[in-house]
Amino acid sequence: MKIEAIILREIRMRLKSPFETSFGVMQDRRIILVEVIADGVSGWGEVTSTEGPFYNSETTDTAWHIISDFIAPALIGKSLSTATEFATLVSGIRGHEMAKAGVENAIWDAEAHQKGVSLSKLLGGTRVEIVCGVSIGIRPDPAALVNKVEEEVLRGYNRIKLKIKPGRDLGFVSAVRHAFPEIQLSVDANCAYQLEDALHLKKFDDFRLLMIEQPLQWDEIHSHAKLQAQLQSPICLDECITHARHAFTAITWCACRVVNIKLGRVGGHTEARRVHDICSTHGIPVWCGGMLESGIGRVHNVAMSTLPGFTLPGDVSASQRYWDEDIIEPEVEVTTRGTIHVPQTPGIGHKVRSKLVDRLTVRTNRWKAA
Ligand code: OSB
Ligand code: MG
Repeated sequence: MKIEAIILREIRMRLKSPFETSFGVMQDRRIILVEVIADGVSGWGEVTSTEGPFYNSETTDTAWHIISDFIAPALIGKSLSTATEFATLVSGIRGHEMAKAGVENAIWDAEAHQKGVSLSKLLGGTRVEIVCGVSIGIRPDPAALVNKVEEEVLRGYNRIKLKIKPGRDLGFVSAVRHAFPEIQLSVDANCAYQLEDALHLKKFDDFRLLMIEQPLQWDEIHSHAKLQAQLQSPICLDECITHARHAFTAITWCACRVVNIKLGRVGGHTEARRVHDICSTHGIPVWCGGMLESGIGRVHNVAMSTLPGFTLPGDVSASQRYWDEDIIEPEVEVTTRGTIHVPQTPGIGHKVRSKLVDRLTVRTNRWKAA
């Protein structure tokens, strides 16, 4: 695969409603799309950074800078035999996993198109249908949250995840658990607590949660091990796991019993698969996290979720939950049983709506092989 051209676009998209987490509110998204043309075939990827450095250290602007000034110049004109070789090419760049993932995943899509196979097949996926959950942002009061949960349960989603933060936690989760005694329920703190809050966090054991996601600091695996030893609820790590070596550390220290895999956070499909493999070897279930992606990022998540170790419902839900109009066709649709059928056509299996993308684009950068 000779990388003949790279096109970077920043698009603006407004979420249907604001999404509140412990680190802030998101609504107006600034999303970077990466198009890679290899041997005349186009592949698409999405950079899943947020607008500000509050989920991890990356932002839309840092990713634009790193791709424009370091990744694209290193990649243009190169020949790769498979997308897995990309990571070695950029291994000198420290961090910036989301910037790398946007580019790497575009190469995976191009490779799948060239081989005439679905991205899921190319990755080694085995499922043709994946099970979906939803992530629900922080609400003003427990009653409003219960209403929202009811709406999503009626749509058929198989697991409900509630965003929490200090002051918006026990009463909210308790109200939902009482209204829905049987649902698969989890919470996500996005790093809002400290190890000193262990006794408070232990109260969540009453709610029979599937997991508590990332309660403590984003760079603290060891504190999670100390906390897990005090809790019945399984801890799931999100922010802490930026590569397979961290997954190995977390598992061997018993810092978590579940891992959330996000393509952007770990640097792309190749590393995501390594995290998956390490977790599988150690009997740790994984699921695919979301970053409020446009359709392009979303369908990469669908493909990754088909690997055998993804045994828990992911935060991979319908385009219509997020956007009035998604940039792919068909849009991602969820069945009444809360599942997504995995496309079997080549690549990501959805067409990019290029006219709509053009309309949403606010800046572009291009590289062409000499
Ligand atoms: O921690 O999983 C998270 C969104 C933005 C940043 C971090 C997270 C999230 C979500 C949304 O939970 C998941 C989705 O895309 O629906
Ligand atoms: Mg999370």
